[in-house]
Amino acid sequence: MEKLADIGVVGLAVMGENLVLNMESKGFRVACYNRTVDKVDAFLAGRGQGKNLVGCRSLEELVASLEPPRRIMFMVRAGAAVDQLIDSLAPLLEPGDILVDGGNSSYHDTTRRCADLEKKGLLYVGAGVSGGEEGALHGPSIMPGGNAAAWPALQPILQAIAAKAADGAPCCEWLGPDGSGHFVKMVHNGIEYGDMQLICEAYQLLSQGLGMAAEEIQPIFADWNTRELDSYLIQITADILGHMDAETGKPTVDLILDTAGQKGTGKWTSQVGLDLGVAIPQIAEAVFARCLSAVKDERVAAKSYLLGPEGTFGKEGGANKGVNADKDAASFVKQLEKAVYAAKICSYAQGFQLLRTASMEYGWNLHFGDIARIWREGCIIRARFLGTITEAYETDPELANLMLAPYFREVLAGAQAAWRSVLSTAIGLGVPVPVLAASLSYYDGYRCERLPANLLQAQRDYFGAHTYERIDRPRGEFFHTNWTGTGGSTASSTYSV
Ligand code: NBP
Repeated sequence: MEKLADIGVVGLAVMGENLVLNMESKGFRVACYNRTVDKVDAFLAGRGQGKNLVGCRSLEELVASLEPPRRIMFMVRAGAAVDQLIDSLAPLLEPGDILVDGGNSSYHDTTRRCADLEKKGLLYVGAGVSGGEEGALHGPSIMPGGNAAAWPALQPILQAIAAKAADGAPCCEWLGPDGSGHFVKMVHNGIEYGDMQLICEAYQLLSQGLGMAAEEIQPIFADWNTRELDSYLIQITADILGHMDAETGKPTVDLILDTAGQKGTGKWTSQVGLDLGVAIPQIAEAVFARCLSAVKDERVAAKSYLLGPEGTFGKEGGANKGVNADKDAASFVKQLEKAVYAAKICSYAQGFQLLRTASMEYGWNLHFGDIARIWREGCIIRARFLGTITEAYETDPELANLMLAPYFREVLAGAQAAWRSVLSTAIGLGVPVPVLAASLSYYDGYRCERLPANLLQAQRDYFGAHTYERIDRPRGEFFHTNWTGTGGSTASSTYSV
């Protein structure tokens, strides 16, 4: 009889197919199934030819081909497809069998599925996979969480196929219960939105603001990639800017329509930030920037009606007239590098604040050092400075905010002048930089001892008797003022949502 397979993969689209090949290359025998079964045949006759794979034409065949306890990983579209698969597979499985959802599922769904399947004796895991096609084949970052009893059986496979950091550690670690793995993957994607938009804003400042061509901007990003900003996204940006369209000979980036798509994980992260009351303005602004990019026709029409500053870099008009008069492009590029790095630190600080609050809210006991460690390689946000974030959380797992770690505190202090000057230039030139601007406001807001929320509370109390606390009384005591002399003394009940 043929040897049973070590793991099954359902879904042979771009991610599934490459993960199967990755698993096989690490010595595992992999059973594969796809809803449209012709794709199984096509895969086995194509990239899967001659490999240690078992092609399955039904879920029954898939289950029968696996070594118990069975390990089955889904790489299918998130949402209803996952529930349909679970409903079809669960009756075919035995207690102790393991289902892993490697797609971008909502963490709420994963929490629900973990609980439902536990009642049936099945072990469910939500494991976000990042790294795209290339990562899936050569080593992604994998973020598993769910029923911990599944981990001993999954660890040898998932850690074998995961990317390895420079110190040899696999970019896959058990993260926690319920949907915590998918939550971490969602925040990863939110941070990815912020990083991408930040890079795009730097590009726009150089192209629209300084009038530089793609060929001139390309070496700037390539140079940044040799220092603190060294990261996958900066590296691919340099590659993209150097790419020429075969047909026209022009930079390909210049020929691409400026409307961005999105598949929802940035939106989810922003929604969760609002739900949990955590300030993640850079991630939210990055999502809104995509929304604004999508209304291309409106923007084109508005150009004739909505006025902006006139002038060019060094010769701005309006209130910022002459603000860069003594500045040259080379020194601006140096300042921009510092501003982008400072903004990136703030963005990750916000992402980790969200993880921290969710960990407390849901009792997940997340280890932030582990999360930074498994993002060092394999994933889209991989970057040199994730090693520094790992060290910061290993030194102080209780860090109240990443910005407060000694190294980051120093970088932010050192970037001050450049960061503020770059923003002033952007405003003077009328170049939109929502994420860069949000980063400095977050920094200034977080370090502000007295925010204007005193006035805000007064306004709320004025029109809605929402009450306020006083600086000269203990916290938790609430007061209402009859501001006009004509209102009553009845206060609204005090609660926060
Ligand atoms: P897609 O997200 O395009 O999904 C296509 C796969 O889902 C096909 O195998 C399709 O089968 C299967 N499927 C669908 Br659609 N409905 C199904 C159902 N009701 N039952 C069973 N199978 C069903 O593929 P992908 O881009 O490879 O992504 C897979 C997962 O990984 C997604 O959750 C995605 O968000 C996530 N992810 C993607 C990337 C990336 O770079 N693409 C990166 C990281 C994570 P069919 O062939 O019969 O239609």
